[in-house]
Amino acid sequence: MSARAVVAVDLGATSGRVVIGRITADAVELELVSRFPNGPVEREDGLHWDFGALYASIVDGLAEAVRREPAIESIGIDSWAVDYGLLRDGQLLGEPFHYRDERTERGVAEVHDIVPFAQLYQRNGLQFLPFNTLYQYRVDARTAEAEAALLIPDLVAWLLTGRQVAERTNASTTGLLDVRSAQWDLELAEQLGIPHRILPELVSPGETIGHLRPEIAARIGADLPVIAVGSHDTASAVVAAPLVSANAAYISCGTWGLVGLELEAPVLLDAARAANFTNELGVDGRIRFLHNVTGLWLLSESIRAWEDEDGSPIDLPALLAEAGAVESGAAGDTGAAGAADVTVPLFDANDPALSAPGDMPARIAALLQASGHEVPVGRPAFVRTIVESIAAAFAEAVRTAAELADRSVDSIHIVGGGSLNRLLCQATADRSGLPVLAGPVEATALGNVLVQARALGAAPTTLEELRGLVARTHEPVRYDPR
Ligand code: LRH
Repeated sequence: MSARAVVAVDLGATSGRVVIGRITADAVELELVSRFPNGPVEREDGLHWDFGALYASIVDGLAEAVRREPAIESIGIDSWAVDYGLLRDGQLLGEPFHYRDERTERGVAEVHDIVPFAQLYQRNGLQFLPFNTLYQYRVDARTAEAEAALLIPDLVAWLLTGRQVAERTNASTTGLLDVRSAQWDLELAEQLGIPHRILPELVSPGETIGHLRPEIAARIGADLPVIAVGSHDTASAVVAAPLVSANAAYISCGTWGLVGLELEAPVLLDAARAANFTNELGVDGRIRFLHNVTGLWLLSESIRAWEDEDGSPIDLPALLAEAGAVESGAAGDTGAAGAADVTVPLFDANDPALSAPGDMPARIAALLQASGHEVPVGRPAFVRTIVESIAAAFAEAVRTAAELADRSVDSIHIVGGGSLNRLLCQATADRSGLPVLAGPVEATALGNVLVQARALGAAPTTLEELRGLVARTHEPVRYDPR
């Protein structure tokens, strides 16, 4: 059977990519077309998206995709959550801020003064993250003059098609979507002084956002529709996590490790709030009940600091292999059971001191010292501490998710970049006592592609069938607990 083709734009933490997806009755395959930088840029007023350069790279990538694969039928866009651009008179009001900018602290205090966090949780179901969009809006004076606020994938879709929408999975990360009705909570927006007019019409994954504007179609070489996908990257990644049962947990592991379960309904218990578990909206109305664990960010920022120090690139696979050979550190293991023979010092991967860009090894060392641990000597031992600390946080989050949702979790799927990190996968299996099924590494792009393909009638209907297709073409690697 001949393949149907779509193109996914996936804007990740270090790079953006344009990827062709080809789908047949029994396969889904990806071809990378282009990769371009997408790190934050430091401006006078803080950290921003380099949005102009990014958009130019996206359009170039789409043109190249159509050149390579003239059968492409649609475009889907995803990115990380919470960030947005403001529009006025059909223009973008400045470069979007990057969520790792520390300007939102005042917004948090102001929002919680008006609506205490416990009440917010009942309304939007979100874990506390200081950069959730509603805190950003609160400190963004430009909202007063804006006509619309568009989350990044919607902003790109608007530039491509001219239509302003808010895709629901990503809208659920703003804090302004009612977790029960999946509609804007206009009363909450009102209470917080956020103008209703900036909240665009909501669309769900699978709906067509619009067709390319004529000048863009001419530039790209095809007149294509932009189809809404799970435009929150984590929503797309969960679509393509080949979960075998409702008792399988997932970890979408890139810069963040998003650890949780897919549920039919939100869990809004006080205990879920206290454990900082979120109820984000998934594709097909599912709930992504999960907790953000600081993931590979800890490793990538450490590598960045060491590369600056050395003035030369680091061979990460070699360093990870050395880290895997580290037997034990000086201090005792403060981690969970199941990792009896690994005694490295652990730190709290979720400590807020680790979230902004900076000298990560120094910050981690300071945390270890503050909790009475010796700092591992040498980079391999240091990396081992980072990986084991992430794995310990993953295992803990899986246990908490299971308890809160009353599920007996029997396996953990790790998808995304972290699925290639064998040390992390094995450590997660060891510390959770559960088998880890690793892969696919490209879950986000696959989820993006599959939701488009389904909307075009080129892929099966249910999420379970889509996952079956993923599992058949991208067989996971299994790590059993030791
Ligand atoms: C992962 C992610 C995550 C959000 C964070 C801002 O890329 O979208 O789900 O919490 O970025």
